[in-house]
Amino acid sequence: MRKIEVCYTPELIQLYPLEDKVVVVVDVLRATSCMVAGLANGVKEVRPVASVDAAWEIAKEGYITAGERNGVKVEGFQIGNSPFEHMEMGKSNAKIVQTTTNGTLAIDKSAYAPHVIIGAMLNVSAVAEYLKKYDHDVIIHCAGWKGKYSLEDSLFAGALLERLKSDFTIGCDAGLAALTMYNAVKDDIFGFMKTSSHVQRLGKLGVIDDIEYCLKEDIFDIVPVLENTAIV
Ligand code: 3SL
Repeated sequence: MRKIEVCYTPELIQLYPLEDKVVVVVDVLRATSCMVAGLANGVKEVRPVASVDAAWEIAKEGYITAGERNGVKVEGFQIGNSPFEHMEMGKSNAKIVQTTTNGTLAIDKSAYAPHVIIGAMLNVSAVAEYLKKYDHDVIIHCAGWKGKYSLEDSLFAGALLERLKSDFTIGCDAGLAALTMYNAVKDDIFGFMKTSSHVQRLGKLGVIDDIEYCLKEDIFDIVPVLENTAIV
């Protein structure tokens, strides 16, 4: 049976050989949720970059600048890191260059895998169906927060494992822990998340609507894929 493992932070990704794997990158709050919501609503492509300087360079090619540092919109950028802003950009079929504290960094660190896809609670069942058809072992790469563990990305891992547990062997304790946690709290994910560090952090920035939205399961059925340097 194919194997699926969970890497809890980009700091740990070096421990997982990615050469022959499908990597699912997730940053529920909020980078990959923005990508899924934007692309599902008309955004043409997203160029994920790790640095603000790289984003400014790509912006010269007509891309909308998007992203944050420490949750706050980067000075001078057109939009920040709210899924609602990304959906709004879909109306004009914009091409977006996005840089965020953790999410785009996790994508950058996964980019040498042969196949990288983008997950969020918003598309978790679509990701599961996609992986069932794809004949490779899988790594779920959680973006975390500045190298540390985050609850929301582990919940996504658990939600995905719940949907895949008959098709894959869960190949690590990190996966078993994520699955157990998700099943324990799945009826009240928002309530469970209230005391988490990133919800507290974002709460101070007044973006509760973003948090509530990003924690919803299965709003979209798309699976964004990294093709060369763009997510489409
Ligand atoms: O770190 C990231 O990639 C962001 O998604 C963090 S925030 O939710 O915008 O603060």
